[in-house]
Amino acid sequence: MFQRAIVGSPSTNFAAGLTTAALGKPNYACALAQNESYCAALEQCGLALIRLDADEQFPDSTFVEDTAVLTEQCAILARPGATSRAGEVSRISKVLEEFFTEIHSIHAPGTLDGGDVCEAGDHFFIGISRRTNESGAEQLANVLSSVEYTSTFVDIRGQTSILHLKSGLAYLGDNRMVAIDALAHHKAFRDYDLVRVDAAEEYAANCVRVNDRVLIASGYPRFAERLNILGYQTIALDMSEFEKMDGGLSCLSLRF
Ligand code: CIR
Repeated sequence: MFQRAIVGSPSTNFAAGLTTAALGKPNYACALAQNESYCAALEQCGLALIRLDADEQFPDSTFVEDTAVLTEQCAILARPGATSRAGEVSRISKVLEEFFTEIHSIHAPGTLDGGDVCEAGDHFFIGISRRTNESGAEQLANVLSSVEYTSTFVDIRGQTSILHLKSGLAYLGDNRMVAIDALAHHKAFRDYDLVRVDAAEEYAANCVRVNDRVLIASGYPRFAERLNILGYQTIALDMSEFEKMDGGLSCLSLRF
């Protein structure tokens, strides 16, 4: 069960962040409203929110997930693969010091974005991507193994449609994994019950199980129906403005 989440409000220069999506410029007021709905949904799931003000120095800083990996045993500060995002880690570090006694860091030459790390119980899948390199992945695996967690690397450098591993993968608990087709065939996920996401609905794969509910992006009816048939209580959220900046539901919070 999660008790808390760190969230960061979008900055006024949010539209100046990194993106590969060709979906147009995000609307700031709309992003703020969508972020508020997201926060309300986390509260509905029982989480107490630690709200960070907008950080105008870093247009991508609303995507707090990329700055750290949180486990029950320790926190690991990430080292973002995009240089424009490197400075985002220090304010998260200060917040984490209040809650974690054991905090590790990824060091150069390693890079690691939290969005590349998918926790599945005591096992972690670590994506090697355009943002997370082998050194970063190995450093994280070593820290995780020091606190008795296991991990598997998943190389997604050949997958052009996803930025991070979790852009195409989500763990729902109970050995059930959501995966886009390109990942569903990977041997790493052979022993999971897979919930496949249709090619036309790929963005929906970035959903988040939060206690008794699953947050899903609105506008993906086949995926929503699949989860509902499996018995999940879903909360659908409009993510249009974050999608324009390559962000998804998991990116907007750090849950612990
Ligand atoms: C970036 O390119 O870094 C941001 N515009 C989006 C980050 C999304 N984060 C995530 O998937 N965990």
